[in-house]
Amino acid sequence: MLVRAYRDRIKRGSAEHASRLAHTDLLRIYRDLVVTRLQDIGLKRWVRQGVISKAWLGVGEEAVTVGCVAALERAQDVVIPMIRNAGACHMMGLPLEDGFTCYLATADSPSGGRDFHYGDIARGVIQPVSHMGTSVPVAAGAALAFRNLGEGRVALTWTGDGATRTAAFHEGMVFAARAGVPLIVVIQNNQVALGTRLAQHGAGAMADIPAVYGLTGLECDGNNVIDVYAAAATAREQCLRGEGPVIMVAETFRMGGHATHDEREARETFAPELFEHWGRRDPVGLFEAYLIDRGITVEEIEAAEEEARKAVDAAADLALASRDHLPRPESALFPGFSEGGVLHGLSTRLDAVRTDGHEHAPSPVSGHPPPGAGAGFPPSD
Ligand SMILES: Cc1ncc(C[n+]2csc(CCOP(=O)(O)OP(=O)(O)O)c2C)c(N)n1
Ligand SMILES: [Mg+2]
Repeated sequence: MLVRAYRDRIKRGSAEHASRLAHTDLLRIYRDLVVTRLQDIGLKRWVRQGVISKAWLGVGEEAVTVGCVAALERAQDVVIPMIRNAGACHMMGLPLEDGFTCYLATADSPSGGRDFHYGDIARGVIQPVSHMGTSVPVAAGAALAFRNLGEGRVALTWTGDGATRTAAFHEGMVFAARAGVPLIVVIQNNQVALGTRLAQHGAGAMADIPAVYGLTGLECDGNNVIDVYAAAATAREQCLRGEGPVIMVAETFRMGGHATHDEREARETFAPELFEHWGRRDPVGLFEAYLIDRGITVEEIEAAEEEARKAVDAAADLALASRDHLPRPESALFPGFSEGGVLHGLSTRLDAVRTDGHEHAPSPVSGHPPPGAGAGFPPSD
């Protein structure tokens, strides 16, 4: 019944885009979903074992991230992931261990131990700012640059339902819509912001938000990875035709707490039936049923799962071993990611895009500032 509804949704809305995906693409999407899920399970295990004190997880919401990134031109476009979009980082080409070392604050973690928000601009992932809503004006700025330079690239960011209530979101959207930049903003409506349910934190429907900015929105089933993929692919095409920004509204549900510390309270935030309903709509399980429908064998599915499991286990082990490399105190004085007006890594990426446009740009010093580089950190670009 559920699987039929899932399949019908693809047939009705996303059939054309879905048919463009070959078996290898579908298996890659499945592997990315599983890697994203296992990364969160690994972090949760670390919390239970006392390796870290808490983790922010996106279990049950993976399709919103994976479907979007799968629709991008990964060597060219840029993303700003939020805390529940960690899957975007490995999909854009960041090492999987970054998702673990960022929590350990080791010297070889992406920010050299200074912040667990992570990214690598050389791979098209702009490190998020923790203040909700701020990724919208930042991504709008990147999109403005793409448009002004005449580059066929888009910027994509996700924002929670709660973050849509911020001034930063509003300012960013007003600007992006007015300037008509190639920006995709994905409202990841997981029905809750910290302990505040959607109905408590604002009036009106999420689906009405695009019209506020004079935009036509795209709605998708956030637990149906193909539906998300089709919406993001459509949004990208619209952006590249110069039709301005797109707001996608992806409906999903937060299955856990805001982070691991409030999982019990989170269970009391909604009626148990809602967890049951969304639990049956798990994005990994539903997509697995779809793959079987598309003629992919159980053996192929199991091989993709095994590949994902090995990659995540190896990344977690590597990260644990890196605990020997603690940052030197002076590294707290890093000049930051920008020096002399140049963002570290950005020009490398631009060069790579201009020369071939298809390979992942090599990351300077494996994508991270050299450990302990201190105030003398030389600009890499
Ligand atoms: C401007 C601002 N206010 C408050 C916070 C604290 N805070 C962090 S996450 C969060 C809730 C976010 O909810 P939502 O945007 O729906 O994203 P979700 O956590 O559900 O993915 C809040 C209030 C913040 N980071 N920034
Ligand atoms: Mg939310």
